[in-house]
Amino acid sequence: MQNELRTRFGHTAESIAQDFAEHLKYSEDADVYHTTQEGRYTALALTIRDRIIHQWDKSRKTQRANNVKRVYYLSLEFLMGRATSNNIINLGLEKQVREALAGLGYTLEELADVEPDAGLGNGGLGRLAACFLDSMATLEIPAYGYGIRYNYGIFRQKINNGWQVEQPDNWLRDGNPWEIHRPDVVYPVQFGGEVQVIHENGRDNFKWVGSELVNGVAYDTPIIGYGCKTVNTLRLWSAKSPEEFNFHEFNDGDYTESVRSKINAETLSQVLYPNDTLYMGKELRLKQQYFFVACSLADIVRRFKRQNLSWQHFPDFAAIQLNDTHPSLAVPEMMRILLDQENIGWDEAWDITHQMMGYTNHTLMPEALEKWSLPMMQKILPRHMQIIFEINHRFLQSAVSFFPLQPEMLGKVSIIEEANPKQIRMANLAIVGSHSTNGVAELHSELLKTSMFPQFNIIYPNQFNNKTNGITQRRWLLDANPALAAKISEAIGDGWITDYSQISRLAPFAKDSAFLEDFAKIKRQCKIEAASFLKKDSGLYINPDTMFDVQVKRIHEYKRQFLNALNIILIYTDIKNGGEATKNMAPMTFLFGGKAAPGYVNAKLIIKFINNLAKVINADTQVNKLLSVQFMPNYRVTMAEKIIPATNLSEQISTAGTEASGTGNMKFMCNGALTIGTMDGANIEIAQEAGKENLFIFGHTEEEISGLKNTYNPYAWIMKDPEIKKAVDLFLSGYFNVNEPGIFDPLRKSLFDNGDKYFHFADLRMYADTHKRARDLYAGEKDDWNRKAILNIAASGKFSSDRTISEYANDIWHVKPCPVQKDL
Ligand code: DL6
Repeated sequence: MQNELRTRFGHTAESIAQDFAEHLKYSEDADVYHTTQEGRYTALALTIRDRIIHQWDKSRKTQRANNVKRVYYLSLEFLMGRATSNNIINLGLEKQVREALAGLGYTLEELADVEPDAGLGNGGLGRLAACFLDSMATLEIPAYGYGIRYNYGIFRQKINNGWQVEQPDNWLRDGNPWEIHRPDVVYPVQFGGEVQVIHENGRDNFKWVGSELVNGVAYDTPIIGYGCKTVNTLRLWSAKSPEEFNFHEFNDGDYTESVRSKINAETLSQVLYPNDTLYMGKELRLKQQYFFVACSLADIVRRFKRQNLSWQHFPDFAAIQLNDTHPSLAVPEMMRILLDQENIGWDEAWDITHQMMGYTNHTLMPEALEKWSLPMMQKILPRHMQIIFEINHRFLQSAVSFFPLQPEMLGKVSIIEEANPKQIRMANLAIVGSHSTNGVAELHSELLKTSMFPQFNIIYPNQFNNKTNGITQRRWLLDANPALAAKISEAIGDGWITDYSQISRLAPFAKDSAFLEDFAKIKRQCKIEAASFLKKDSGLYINPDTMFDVQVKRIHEYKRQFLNALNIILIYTDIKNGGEATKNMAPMTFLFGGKAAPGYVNAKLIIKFINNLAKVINADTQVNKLLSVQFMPNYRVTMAEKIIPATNLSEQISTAGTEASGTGNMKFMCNGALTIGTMDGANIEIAQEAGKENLFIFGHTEEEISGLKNTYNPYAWIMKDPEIKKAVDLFLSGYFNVNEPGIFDPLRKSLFDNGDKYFHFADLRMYADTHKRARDLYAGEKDDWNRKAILNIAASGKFSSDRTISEYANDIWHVKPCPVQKDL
C-alpha cells in the first residue's frame, strides 16, 4: 500500500512509467505490449490524474479550513479543448512523462492525440470561460466553474462539395478519464406544475409543486493551476431521470412508454445548442438553463449552510458571475430559495441576491439578446414567473423617478416586453438582479452604456464597468508554441508564465539580429507542423513557404469573412491582369476556419463561397503558384493550437462596433502574428499597446459607421471604384458557381438589395490597400516584418486572462487568493 501510494505521487520518470504500466494492467486489463492507442491514452491520463488528486483534495481542505469566499462562474459553455498536455505542463512533468513514455516506445504527442476535444462551447464565450478557469487556479483563487455535461458538444463540421455538413460530436463515447462521477452530489430539479399558497403564521407561503422531476448529477474535472498549487473544480451537471422506467406501463406491456420519461428527462443534457449570436426561444434550451442554474445554486447553498452562519453573511462567501444571460435565472432562483425554502423576507433576500450576482455581457448583436415568451416561462417555471413579476414591479416603481412622464423609457427598462405574447428580457433581469454589469473590451463597455442599455446607465451609473478579455498565455503560448516559449524564456527568463506583464522585456530583442533569425526559424517550423497537421486532419496541402493569412472564428456576416473573400478576388484578378497590386507579392495562403450555426443560411453560404473561390483559384495555373485559398474543416481548439503559432497575418476585420472583444486577436498577437484589423473590440486596445504603426489598421470607426447608417448605399461605393466594380461583377456573373446557378442569391440580396448591413463596401478599398501594405512589408526585408512581430509579442502583456481575472477578483468579486497549505 505504502509503495503504491509513493508511486502514485511520484514525479520521477520511473514512478510515472510504473504507474502507467499499472493503469494499463488494472484499469485497462492490458499490458504495454497488448493494448490499443486508446488504452494507452487512458492509462496516461489516469497516471497524470493520480498526481493531481492529492493536491485537489488539499485545495478543497485549505479553502474549507480558511472559510474562504469562493467564485462561482456559471456558464452554459466551457470550450476546454484537450486536457492532457496542458495538465502535464501545469504539473511540471513534461520532461519526466516524455522520458517515461520513450522508455516504453511511445511519444507524448501520439497518445495525447487520441483525446477528443471537450467542445462544450460555441466559440469566444466558452473559450473565455476555459481561460478564466486556468487563471483562477493559477492565481489560487477559490473557484468553481458550473455548467452542463453535454453528451454531444459542438457539432463536427464536414465539408461536402463546399457545403457545411454537421455531424454529432460523441466526445464521451470512449469515456473521459479526466472527470470524476459524483453520484452522491445530486439535486432534484422540477419543472411545470403549480404554485400553492399556504397562509401560515400571518404570511403567505408559496410552495411550488412541479409536474416533472429531473436529477442533476455532478461530474467533476480538476482545473490545475500552473505549478499545480491550487486545483479548482469544473462541476458539470448531467441530467438523470429519478426513475429508470415506469413500472405500471412496463407491466401493462408498453415498454416504449415505460422508458419515455427517462429519455425525456435525460434529453436535457444531451446536446449543446450550436448557436452563438443567434438566440432561439426553444423550450429545451430554457429547461437546460434552469436545470444547470438550479443544481449549481443548490450546491452553493448547501456549501454555505455547512457553515451555520446567518444568511446576511452569504455574500461574504459567494460571488456568482453570470456568463452572459444564459444563467440569469439564477436571480429568481436565488430569490425562490431564500423566500420559499429559507423563509427570508423579500428585502433581505433581494439584498443578498443582488450583492452576490455579477453579469457579463458578450455581444452587441441585438438579435442575440435572450427573451423568453411569458406563456412558456409560466408553464415551465410558474413560481419564477411570479418572482420576476414582483422584481419588475418593485424595480419599475424605483425607476419612475428617473424618467418622470416618460413611459417609453420605463418600457425600455422593463423586464417584461409588451409584445404579443409578452417576453421576458433576460438581459434586463440580469442587470436589475446584479450589482455589476460588465462588457469585455473598452469600446464594448462604452457601447453598453451609450447604445445598448443607456436607460439602465442612468438608473445605475456606477454599475457598468469594463473588464477587457484576456487569454491564458500558458495554453496559447507555452503549450501551443513550445519552441517560441523556450526562446522567450531564454531571453527574458520564465517569469512571464505566471506574470505576463514581464513579456514587455522582450521589446529590446526586436533589435537583436540573432533573436530575429531564431524567431523566423521557429515561425517556419510552426508552419511546417501546421501544414502536416492539416494534411493529416483534412487532407489539405499547404505550402509552408508561403505567407499564412488566417481568419479563424465563427462564421458570421458581422465578422466579415466575405470582406476577406472580396479582397482575395481583387488579388486574384490583379494577378491575372498583371496588375501593380500584386507585382512583388510573396506567395500567399489564405486560410479560413470556423463553424456556422446550422440554421444560419448566409453563414453557410459564406462557407460555400469560400470553398468555391478556393476551387477556382487553386485550379488556376496562372495564379496558383502565388495564391492559394483553403477552408480548414472542423475548426476547434486543437486546430487553433496548431494554426495560430504558424500565422503571419491575423484577420480581425469585423465592422466597427459589432465585435464585443475578440480573443483570437490576442492569441495571434502573443504568437507573433501581425494584425490586419478594424478599430473594433479589443483590436483598439491591441493597437494602443503595440502602437498603431505595428498593426495594419483600416476602415471606418464605430462613430463613422454610425454616421453612415442612414445614408449608406453599397452601390455608390462600388460604382466609384472600377476595380471593386469588376470584382463584384465577377461575383455576380456566377463565375464562382458556374454549375450551381443562383446558389449565392441570399448573399447577393443581403449585400446589395438589403443594404449591406455590415458595410463591406464602405471598407473594402481601405482594406485592399492596407492588405497590400502588409504584403509589401512581408515581401520586403524580412527583419522588418519580424521586428514588428516581436514588438507585438512584447506588447501583449495586457491580454493575459490573469490580468482580467485579477480585475474581476478585485473590483467585482472581492475575493482573495488562498494559497494551499502544505500541512493539511
Ligand atoms: O467575451 C468573449 C467573446 C468575445 O470575445 C466575442 O467578441 C463575442 O462575440 C463573444 N460572444 C459570444 C456570443 N455570446 N453570446 N451571447 O460568443 O464573446
